[in-house]
Amino acid sequence: MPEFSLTPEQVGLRDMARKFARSEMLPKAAACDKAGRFPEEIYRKAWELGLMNLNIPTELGGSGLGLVDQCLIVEELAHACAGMTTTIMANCLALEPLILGGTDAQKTRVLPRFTGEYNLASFCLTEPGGGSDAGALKTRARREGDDYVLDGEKCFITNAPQASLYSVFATLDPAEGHKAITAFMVPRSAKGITLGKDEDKMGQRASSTSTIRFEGVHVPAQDRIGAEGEGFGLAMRTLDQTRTPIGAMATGIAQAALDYASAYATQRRSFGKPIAEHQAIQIKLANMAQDVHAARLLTWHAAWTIDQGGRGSLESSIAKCFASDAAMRVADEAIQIFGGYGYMKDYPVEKLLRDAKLAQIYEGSNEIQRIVIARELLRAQA
Ligand code: COS
Repeated sequence: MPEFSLTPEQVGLRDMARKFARSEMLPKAAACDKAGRFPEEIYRKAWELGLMNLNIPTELGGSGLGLVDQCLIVEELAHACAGMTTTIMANCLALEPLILGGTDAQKTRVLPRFTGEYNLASFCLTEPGGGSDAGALKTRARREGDDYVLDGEKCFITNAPQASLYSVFATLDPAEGHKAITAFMVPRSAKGITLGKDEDKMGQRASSTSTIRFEGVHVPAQDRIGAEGEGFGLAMRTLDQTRTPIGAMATGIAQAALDYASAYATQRRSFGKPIAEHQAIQIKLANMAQDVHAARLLTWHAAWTIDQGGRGSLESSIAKCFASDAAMRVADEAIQIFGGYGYMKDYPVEKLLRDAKLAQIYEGSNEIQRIVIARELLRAQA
């Protein structure tokens, strides 16, 4: 039987995240968005509270949370600011390949650096020449004695300017496609790393994003994650895990849009009564509520599937794709309910639309999610 009630521990986690989001993140969200400011003081507080590194096992000092628990937290954080949430969650993405494919010695050596002190990591897969076709990446890794030498460029890398460690996917031989892709941990201090400018983004402007170049960067073989050629599978398994919290993030944005629009509709008057009493507005709110509810349930289902040991490719792609499309629809309708005020930056809803847009693009565009969904369906038919 499906079970939708939360345990007392889950209610506690959700309430703690909500309190942090509303008291620390929300008051600074609009200003950080406007200035494109990276509010490190907030990220440090999130780390202190255990809201970062949610996927690091408890024995290595992390929160060791399952995906349902992670999603409860992420939805609350994103309700206040999706950009800040992207930065807070980027360690989970960057460190997941190590958690999935690293040796015990590597995990013990590396992960406590993130749980013992505030440190950021970045996931470096996407390249300027081809984002969606991850199997065709061009960054080269050459074996040279006890090292590998990396050359290439990655783009749209969250937290790259602030990170101390990069999970980098590179190919030993581009002619071999995904079969030659190998994953490495590369410290920021390695010689030959150059960062590009901090990108000036449409939304999620409290997170930082930049390109990163690797020129003759030596990486000791002990910092390779998994075997040679296992990198593509590791990247895909990582994304199966992390696309579900993107569904939660989109749900948080959508819930915020619905909350703002409902509150506004009860106060704003037209034709002699609150606009909430007009059926045109009620129909919009009802459609928005359906989207929010469906996004949350799909996200919880994907998280539950993976927590039960399932691969979750189908479910996480459905959750990420539906929830981010829903967040766009709901934020758009929230602006419509606010009318002209909704288009102004003095009100909170236009930011939600700009923030939601990224959820349709990153961690695999929604077109890629639909490819994954269709392939999984057709595989089940074969
Ligand atoms: N888990 C484990 N292995 C997986 C997998 C998964 N979820 N998905 C694919 N694989 C394996 C396949 O089984 C196949 O293995 P074999 O060679 O042993 O048969 C291999 O990986 C190649 O898979 P596939 O043929 O499906 O790869 P494609 O190149 O056709 O495409 C997509 C895969 C399009 C799904 C992939 O490139 C993708 O996800 N792209 C988007 C990248 C992305 O999300 N970027 C955002 C980065 S973070 S902002």
